[in-house]
Amino acid sequence: MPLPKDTQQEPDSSLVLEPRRDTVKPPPLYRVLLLNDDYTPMDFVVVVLEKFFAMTRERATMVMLSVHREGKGVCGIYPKDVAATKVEQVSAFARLHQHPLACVMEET
Ligand code: TYC
Repeated sequence: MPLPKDTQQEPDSSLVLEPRRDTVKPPPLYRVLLLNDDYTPMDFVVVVLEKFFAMTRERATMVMLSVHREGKGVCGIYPKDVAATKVEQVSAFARLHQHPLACVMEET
């Protein structure tokens, strides 16, 4: 006579843990860019790069001049939430000082 169902010894396949076969992608990264304009003072852009992107005065000056000449330039590359916070902080700081400086992000 068979054992009652709940005492049988076969493994319940719905409870067997299989090794993961799906690959987990790293989170996407975003470039934060400054855009050139004709009105924001160069000194202000250098301060922005020092204050929000932890650049030295020398590096900030190089990046500012590159944006001035090329039209746009990368300030840093971050996960989405960090990039969005940088864009907000820079935009608020520029607005507070009444400069039209534009800061945007784009997926890498
Ligand atoms: N073009 C500006 C000027 O001549 C300087 C500037 C540089 C403005 C970089 C914005 O993202 C910028 N005063």
